Amino acid sequence: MGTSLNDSLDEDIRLFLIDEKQLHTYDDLTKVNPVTPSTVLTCLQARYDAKVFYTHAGCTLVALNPFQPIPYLYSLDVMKEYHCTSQPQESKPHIFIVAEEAYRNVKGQLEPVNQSLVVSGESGAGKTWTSRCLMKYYATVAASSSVVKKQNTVERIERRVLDSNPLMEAFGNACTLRNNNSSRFGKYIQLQLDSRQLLVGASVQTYLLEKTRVVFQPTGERNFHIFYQMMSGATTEQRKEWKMPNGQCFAWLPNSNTHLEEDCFEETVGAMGHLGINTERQREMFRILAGILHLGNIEFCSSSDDSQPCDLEEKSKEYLQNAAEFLGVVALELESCFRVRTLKAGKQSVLKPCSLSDCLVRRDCLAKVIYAGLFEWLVTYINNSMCAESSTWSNFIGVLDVYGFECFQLNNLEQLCINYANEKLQQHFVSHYLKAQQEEYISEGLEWSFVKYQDNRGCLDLIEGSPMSVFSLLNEESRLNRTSDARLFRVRLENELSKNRSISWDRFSQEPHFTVAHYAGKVNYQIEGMAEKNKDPVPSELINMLHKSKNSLLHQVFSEDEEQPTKGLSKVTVVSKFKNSLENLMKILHSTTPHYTRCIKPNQDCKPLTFKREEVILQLEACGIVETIHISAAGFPVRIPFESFIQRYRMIKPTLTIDSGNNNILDFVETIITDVLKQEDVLHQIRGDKQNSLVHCGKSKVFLTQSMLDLLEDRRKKILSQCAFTIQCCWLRYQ
Ligand code: AD9
Ligand code: MG
Repeated sequence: MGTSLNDSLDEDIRLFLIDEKQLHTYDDLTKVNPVTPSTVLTCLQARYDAKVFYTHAGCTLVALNPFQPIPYLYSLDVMKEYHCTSQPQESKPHIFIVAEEAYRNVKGQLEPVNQSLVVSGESGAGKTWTSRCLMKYYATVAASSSVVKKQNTVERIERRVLDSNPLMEAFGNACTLRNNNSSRFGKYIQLQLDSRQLLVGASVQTYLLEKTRVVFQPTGERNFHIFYQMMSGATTEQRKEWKMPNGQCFAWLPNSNTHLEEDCFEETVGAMGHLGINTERQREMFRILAGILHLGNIEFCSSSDDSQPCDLEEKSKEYLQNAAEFLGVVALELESCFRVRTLKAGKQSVLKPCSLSDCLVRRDCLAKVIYAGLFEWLVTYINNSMCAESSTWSNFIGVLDVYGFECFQLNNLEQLCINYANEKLQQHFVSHYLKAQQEEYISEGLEWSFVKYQDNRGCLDLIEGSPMSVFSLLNEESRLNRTSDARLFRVRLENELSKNRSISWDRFSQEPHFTVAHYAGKVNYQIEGMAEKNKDPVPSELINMLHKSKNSLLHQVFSEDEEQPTKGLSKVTVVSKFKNSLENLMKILHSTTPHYTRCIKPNQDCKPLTFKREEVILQLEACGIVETIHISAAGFPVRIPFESFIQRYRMIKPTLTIDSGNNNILDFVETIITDVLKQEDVLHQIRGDKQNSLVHCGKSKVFLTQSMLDLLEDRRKKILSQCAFTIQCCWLRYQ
C-alpha cells in the first residue's frame, strides 16, 4: 500500500498542490485541493511534523495524538483566549474551539439547544484525554464556583466534576496492549448548566464495564488500575490490614512490577475525599478489593471420590479465610458456595458437588459480580455527589467517551460489544451528517451529485438487526438450558446470516469463529464461551451470601435491589442490555446538536511524535474523513437571497442589466461567478470540476461554498479600493 500511496501522492502534489512547504498551514482539510486520501494525509503529516495537532475537516475536528505532554497547548491562558475571542472559528484549530462552539450553541438562536461532544477514534487515539480537556475547559470557563454540600462534605462543583475522572478511571481503566490507560467502560457525562450558562452539576451514564478483566487479563495486559494503586501506594498498616506483605503475588495481578503513571493511589484517595467518600467507606471499599485479590489465589483439586466435592488446595485455605474476612462472609459458607450447587426440585433442595472447572467458574463469577456491583455503586455515588437539583439547571453539554475500536488476536463478546458501540456512533455520524446534509440539498432543489460514503448499516443489521442477527442468535443460544456447542453455533450463524456481506468464515480454521467486516476493519471473533458470557449467570447461593455480608458497603451494594428477586439470575442477556442502553444513548444524541472530534493514533507503538502514514490512512478511511471533507468542501454553507446577492455583487459587472425574471437572475449569478473565477485565475485549479461545485442557485437563494464567497468578497474589496483610488486621484487632480 505504501508505494502506491506515495506514487499517487507525488502526482497529486505535482499537479495540484500550490506549495508543498505551506501544507502545514492548511487549518481546514477542505481547503486542500484536490481532496484525496493522500493529499489529506500529507497535509496532516506536515502539520504533525510542525507540532500542530488539531485540524478541521469540515464539521469534524481531527486530533492527532502527540503521545507527549504539550502543556502550553492546554494552559489557562489558552482556554481564556478561545473563550474570549469573538470568532473562535477563526483561531487556530483546537479542541477548545469545539468546546466553545458547543458552549455558545447552547443558547440557541431561538431557544436553548442541548449539545453533545462525540469523541471517537480507535483504542489509544486520545478520546479520554480529549474528554478530560473538554471537562477542564467547562470547569474553568463556566465555573459557577457554587459550593455543594452533599455526602457530608462541602466542595466546589467544578472540583467534584473533575475528580470524578481519576476515580472512575482508577476503577474502570486498565493497561492493554494498545493503551496503558485503556477505558474498559463507556461514559456519557452531562454537564449541567443553569440559565446563566454556569456549570452547576453533572451526571454520568456508564456503559458495560469489561468485568471479566478482574479474573482474566490477556497476556501482556493488566487488571484495573485500582489494584496496582493499592499495591504501590498503600501505607504499611494498610498492607498489613489487607494481608498483602511486600513480595506477595496475586494471580489476578499480572505485570505488577510495571509501574505506570496511572498508578497514583494518592490521587484516587484524594478524589474519593473530595467527592465525599468518608474514610470508613474507603476502608470498606479497599477491604472488598483486597478480598477479590485473595479470592483469585484460591485453587481447588479434584477429590479422589467422584461423588464428593472438589477440595481446597492446602495453601488456598488461608486465602479463603482472608477473602471471607474482607468480604464479611462466613468462610465455611464461602467455601461451600464454590464447591456445592443447590438444585431446587419443587420445594426440596438437592445438593450437588461441583466439578473442578465449575468451582473455578463460581469463584470467578463471585469476583466479577462483586467488582461490577462496586463499580455501579461508585458511579451512583458520584452521580449523587455531582448532580444538581433539576430545578437549578436548564441545559446540558454531553461529552461522550466510549472504548475505541479493538481488534486483538483473540476477540470475544467484550470486543463484539465494544466494536458494536463504535459502529453505532459511526452510524450516528453517517446519518446525522453525511446523509442528512445531502438529503437537505436535494429537498432544496439543488443539483447535487451524491458523494459516496461507506454506510455501515449492513454491518449493524448483521450485529443487531431483526429477525436474524448475531445478537438474536446469540440470545437464543444463551437461553438454551445447556452449555453452548461452539461448532454447532458457528454452523447456525452461517446458515442464518450468510446473505449479509459483512460476515465471513474461514472454514478451515481450527477454532470456531466468525469474521465481521467493521467500518474500521475486519475482526475475527472466537465463538467459544461467547454464549456463556452473554448469559452471565450468577448462582443464587452467591447472591444470598452477599446479601448477608457484614461489610456494610458490600451489604448495601447487594441489598439495594432486594425488591428485584431475579437480580443475579436475570434473564436479560448482556447484549440485550447493552443494545438497550446504546439505543437510549442514541436517542439522547439525536435530541442534541452533535460536534464530532476524531482522534487519530499516529502510530501503534504510542511513540512520541511519530507519524506512520500507513496506519493513519487506515483510520482516516475507516471513519470516512475523506468523504466528510468532500461533502463539507462541496457543500454550500453560505446562503444569500437573490436580492442581496445582486445588491452586493452587481458592481463586479455594472453593465449587466437584470429584470425580475428568474432566468435572468440565474444568468446574472452565472455571469458574475464566471467573471470572478476567470479574473482570479482559479479556473485551472478546479480540477475537472464544474463551477457549479462552487455555487448553486436554489429557488430563492444563491448557495455558495466558503471559498467562492471568499473570492467574491476579495473581488468586491479590490473594486472598492480601486474606486477609492480613482476618487482620490480625481480629487488630487481637481486640487
Ligand atoms: V481507549 O479506547 O480508552 O483504549 P483512548 O481513550 O482513545 O483509548 P487515551 O485518551 O487514553 O486514548 O490516550 C492514550 C494516551 O495518549 C494517553 O494516556 C496520553 O498519554 C496520550 N495522549 C492522548 N492525547 C494526548 C494529547 N492531546 N496530548 C498528550 C496525549 N498526550
Ligand atoms: Mg479511553
